[in-house]
Amino acid sequence: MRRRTLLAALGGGLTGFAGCAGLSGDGTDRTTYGVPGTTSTRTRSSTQTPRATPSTGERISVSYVVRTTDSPAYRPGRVRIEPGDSVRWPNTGESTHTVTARIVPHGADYFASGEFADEASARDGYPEGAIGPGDSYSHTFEVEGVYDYFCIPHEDAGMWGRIGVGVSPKVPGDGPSPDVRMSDRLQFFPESLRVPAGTEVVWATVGNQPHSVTAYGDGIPDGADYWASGGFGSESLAREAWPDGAVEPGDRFAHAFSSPGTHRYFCIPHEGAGMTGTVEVLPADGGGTPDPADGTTTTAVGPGEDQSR
Ligand SMILES: [Cu+2]
Repeated sequence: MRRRTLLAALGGGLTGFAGCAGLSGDGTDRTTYGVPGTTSTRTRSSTQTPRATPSTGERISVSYVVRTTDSPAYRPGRVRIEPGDSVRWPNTGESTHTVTARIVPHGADYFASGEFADEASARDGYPEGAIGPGDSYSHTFEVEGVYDYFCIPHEDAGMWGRIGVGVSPKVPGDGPSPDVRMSDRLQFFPESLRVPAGTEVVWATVGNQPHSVTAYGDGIPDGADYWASGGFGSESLAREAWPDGAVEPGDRFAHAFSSPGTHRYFCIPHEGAGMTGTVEVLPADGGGTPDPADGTTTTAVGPGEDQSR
């Protein structure tokens, strides 16, 4: 098994692998190699992004492994890859999971186990698309950007993951964040969120139109700092400045909420279409329900890296 030899070599050092990959005529599959996501890769080298560049200078696509486990979790929860690389999600547990994209960059293909066209179809179709024990799902990522995905049956348990293609999967913010999607349906989804104080919420434009995330000046708790995409100091300033402050397709806006209470906000160009939302911020001192996303441990970044808690 020549391929396994190469895989093993990857765990210990990438230079030899790159050299091998550049050879031709030996009959091996040299377009895609795996980085095992199992115990053997818990080495220093596994924290580095493979530089699978053969001597010709042409980059070889790399296949990464993210295990779906019964924790429930994706391990690793965040992976950085390069355009053209693929990710394989083997189910190493005993329950079924899905890999269902939630946010993909502008211009990128939607992806989901079961090959659904969008998230709604994937949800409706479940349990079609489930990855059973021993099965796996793979996807090749061509478009640069940040991809968020989750497991349909374990969404409430905080099972989600993030792939950074050509960019860090740690942006924005440095922890798991509830996300609000802004699509061409001219809605914030979800329209309302409840989060404990201190939570950073991330809005992402997933359609073709820019939006704004703009707090109503009289819609935030007394004493709370005004907030809006673009960083404006007041609602009127944000309105006047538009399209400054737009969250363009593929971009994100993040705001960390510290003041408990209800924050009401809207999208400047689509307010008339009813594009409004609320974030209810609960006291941090155990007064609220923690967001399920806080239960995940997804800190380190690296292909095949084991992220046992
Ligand atoms: Cu909008």
